[in-house]
Amino acid sequence: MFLRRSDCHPELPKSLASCLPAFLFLSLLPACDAAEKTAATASAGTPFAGPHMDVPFVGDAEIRIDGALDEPAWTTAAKTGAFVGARSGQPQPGPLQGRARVFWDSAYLYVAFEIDDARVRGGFPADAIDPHLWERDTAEIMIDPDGGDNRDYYEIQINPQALVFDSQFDDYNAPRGGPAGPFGHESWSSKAERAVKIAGTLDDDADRDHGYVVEARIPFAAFDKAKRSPPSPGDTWKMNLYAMQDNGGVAWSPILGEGNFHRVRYFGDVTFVR
Ligand SMILES: [Ca+2]
Ligand SMILES: [Ca+2]
Ligand SMILES: [Ca+2]
Repeated sequence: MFLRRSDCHPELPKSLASCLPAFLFLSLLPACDAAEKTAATASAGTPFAGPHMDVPFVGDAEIRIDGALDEPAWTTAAKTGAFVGARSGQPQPGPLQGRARVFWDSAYLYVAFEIDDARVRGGFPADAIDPHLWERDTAEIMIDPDGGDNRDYYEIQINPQALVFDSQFDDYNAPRGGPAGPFGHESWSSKAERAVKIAGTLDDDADRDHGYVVEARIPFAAFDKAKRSPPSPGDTWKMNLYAMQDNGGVAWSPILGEGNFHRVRYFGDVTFVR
């Protein structure tokens, strides 16, 4: 989303830049300058090579969506390892960390996150539809099924309350959906079944939490603009996975300071195998 700290001022429209409080705008500059250097280094060298996962097919996966990853399929799932700084690409040992697991069956994409977070926060109304979860704590999935052209891609966020923000985009950051966007087509629904287990206490800053686990089952039928969904074995989709808090976070594949979390060419490659 647009005011994430990972966004850089070159992409900030003048209208938005001018409405930001001066102190906030100035506070973004040093970090963004550093991020630009990182991006320049990346673009001057070899093309960005993101991470790759071979995601296994699990026939007749019997998964109870309850936030406990105790089914055998989660053991055989593809695993990301520890996320890296979303902007820097460097190891980021804490205090926010995350890992994800992915597998598929004939009708569903399964994604789980294990997120370390010392202060687990929700704070949204229990019936909120598409709330701005990235402003507090959330897991986030970005998916571009076709060729990584940054067109017809999807965003799904699930927070510790198991609330969802999900949206579909026609093109990079489009439709913006308002000056604080990009929000995309928020009417799109992933129809994600999901459950969250919190190790700690939600919205209680008096103690120290361990984090939370997100378990999700997303129907391939939801990706209605994909050329082929469910995918065929051997198909590769662009995908990124984030653990977020306060508009920033850690990622499976770093965006290296270029643009925001919607830059598909910085996503990883997910190949569906069976
Ligand atoms: Ca389960
Ligand atoms: Ca947190
Ligand atoms: Ca939605």
